[in-house]
Amino acid sequence: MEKQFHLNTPLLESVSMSKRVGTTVYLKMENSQPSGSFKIRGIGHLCQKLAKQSKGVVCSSGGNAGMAAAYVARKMGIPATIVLPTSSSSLVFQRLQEQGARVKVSGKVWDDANTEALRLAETEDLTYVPPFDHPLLWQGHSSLITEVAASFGPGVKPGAVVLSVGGGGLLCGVIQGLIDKGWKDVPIIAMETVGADCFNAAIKAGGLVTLDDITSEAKCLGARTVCKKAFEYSQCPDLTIISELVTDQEALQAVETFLDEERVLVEMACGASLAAVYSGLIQRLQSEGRLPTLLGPLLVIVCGGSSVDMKQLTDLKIKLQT
Ligand code: PLV
Repeated sequence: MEKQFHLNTPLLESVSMSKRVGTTVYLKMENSQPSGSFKIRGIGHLCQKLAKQSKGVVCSSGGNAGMAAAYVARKMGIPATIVLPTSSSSLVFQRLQEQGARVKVSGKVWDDANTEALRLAETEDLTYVPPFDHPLLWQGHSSLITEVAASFGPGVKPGAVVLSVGGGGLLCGVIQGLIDKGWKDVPIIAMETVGADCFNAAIKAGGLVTLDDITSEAKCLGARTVCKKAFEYSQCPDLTIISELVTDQEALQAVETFLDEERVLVEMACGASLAAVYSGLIQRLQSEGRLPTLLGPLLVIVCGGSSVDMKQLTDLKIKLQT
């Protein structure tokens, strides 16, 4: 059997969120993964398949894919090089070094860092680990839904799933998991922040769009173009994908409320999903008839993230004036 790097994470019922939404809210606590986010599911799987005989891996990342690649490479006994854009926090830089990775900074946003990672893969003969656009990543991420199904037990399925979209890897993995489980009819609420909204922009334009820049502070959602597969899924008539945006202020407020109420600190990329609950978005979708009024259990994927600590949170509060 393939070695597994990720953990079976807790599925917690949130009483305070359930009160807000009017249906039971379950939190899939991906923040408690060894690398701090769900990314280890897909990256662990991909590295097992592609990097066993490798001289080393190279991963371009906003932060969390890099954390997962660095962790997995350390466990596999191979070197990891992580390429971050200048927009990534110095906190993530430090944490990656603590994982034993070689860290490089290149370009302003993830897409620029990715160009450098692809170059290094070529010149240094390293295995390229993409952060979101690869079928093996999606297959790895789909284990999240298998676990939820096992925790729910027979006869229970989510009324809807809330998740964050950066490059769309988590979305593709969750959809695969839902399809595998025969849960294709479960609506997905795909959250992004204004200024890191490449999926929403693609849906509006009816085709892939490359954003000029990433202006949101949710840097780990900051891919300028969503992966093709995510867009294709959005066009699939038998899937319900509701693409919604929140402001950075709403995402940050959600991070704070989550810390107060659930005692867990997550980064802005995850705050985008939490804001779906705290900002009243779910009820709005119900009142617009886009979600059923009698909604089954709401599954919120707490994707986690390592780009946050108290100082970062305080700095963001000042910057965003919340
Ligand atoms: N972050 C990627 C892409 O960044 C990265 O390199 O780490 N939640 C968290 C905490 C994340 O770190 C990410 C992605 C997402 C959600 C979105 O996942 P995706 O990219 O698979 O849609 C540019």
